[in-house]
Amino acid sequence: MKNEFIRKETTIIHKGYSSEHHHDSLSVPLYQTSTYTFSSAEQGERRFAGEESGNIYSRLGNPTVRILEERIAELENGQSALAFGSGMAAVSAVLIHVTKTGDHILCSRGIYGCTFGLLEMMDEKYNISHSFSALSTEQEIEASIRPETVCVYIETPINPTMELVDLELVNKVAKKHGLKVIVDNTFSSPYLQNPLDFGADYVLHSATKYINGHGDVIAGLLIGNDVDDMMNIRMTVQKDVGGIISPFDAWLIIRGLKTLHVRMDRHSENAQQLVSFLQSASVVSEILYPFDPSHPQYEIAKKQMKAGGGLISFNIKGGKKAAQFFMNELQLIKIAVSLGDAETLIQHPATMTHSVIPEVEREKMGVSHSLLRLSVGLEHVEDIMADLKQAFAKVETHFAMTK
Ligand code: LCS
Repeated sequence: MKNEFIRKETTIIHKGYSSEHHHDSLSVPLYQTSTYTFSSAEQGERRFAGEESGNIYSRLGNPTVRILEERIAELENGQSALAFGSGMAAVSAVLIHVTKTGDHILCSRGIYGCTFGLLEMMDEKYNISHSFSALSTEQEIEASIRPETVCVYIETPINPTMELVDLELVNKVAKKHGLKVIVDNTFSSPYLQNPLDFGADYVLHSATKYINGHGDVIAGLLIGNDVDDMMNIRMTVQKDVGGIISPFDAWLIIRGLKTLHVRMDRHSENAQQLVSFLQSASVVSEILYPFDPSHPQYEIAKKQMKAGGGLISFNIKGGKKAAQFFMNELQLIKIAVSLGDAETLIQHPATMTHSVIPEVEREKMGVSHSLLRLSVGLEHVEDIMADLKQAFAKVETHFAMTK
């Protein structure tokens, strides 16, 4: 059953690699090269003309990168994948590919701050507009579609509000109108959620997060089912805009990816326990976690996600002052904006990841100054809990909050 693995846990470790083609090396080799030699001028001509397969130049393809791409395509139940130098390079590549001047992009109610920035730039420079919608019912989606709409761009769960978008519903309505559906699956990773299974056309990831998982790489991935269309993105947008991944970063991700399933299970278990703990914290006014039965979209979560993942957002009483005071009192938990690492991280979206979004828009997305986002790491859950507990106690005392 060489390279025909069915279960994700096995794909994560083996897909796309046979040691006999690589000097019997168990570990995937790092092809740290910018270019490749041709045996003759005629061979070079044939490769450029597409008459002979083979390597040319690493902006067009690299053997280490290709193994990562094959592995990730399989993990997302797709046919083809492209690796990029950042999550934003993957976001921009797919949006450049599906839009032209005059088009409109329909977005989920919230999106990552830099994606918002990119959409604003596309609007200003190229007259490609966008709008936001909760996309929660068929009527609401229908009402948000304009004659010039070409695609629906979704995050689910949404960064940082943990609001969900019903993938089955959106794909059904979008297909009726011939719209492409693009899903940013960064928060779930391909182990917990596979949007292509619900009919999405493209799935993308900031591989910086759970996929690499070790806080040492910035990278992005784009996955699709239409092999010719994906090849078109590779040979136009990716080749000519140039946002490729370095072979070394691809190699690090292949290494990090090997434990994705083990990490995601532990991230989810730790988060689930912390949600129970947060429910007992009097300083917390609201907890946002998809697999918490009190989450208003819990039924959607169960339908499209295998587990809740490692991100919990919560609102703290006392607004920005209390939020920042609380963060500064944490000892084990680090103040940092990434997510999906072994270390537990906390950030304040209104002044950090989503600060580029004007306040009115940001508030509409549900990102207020009392919102904190916790990326639950892989430490012992009781150590994380103890750190939160001591910092909550200090907030209570400092702000004279009564229980
Ligand atoms: N999509 C989502 C949902 C993200 O959260 C991010 C980065 C990106 C795309 C872009 O990926 P990058 O280019 O950074 O690899 N999110 C970040 C965050 O929440 N904190 O720091 C970065």
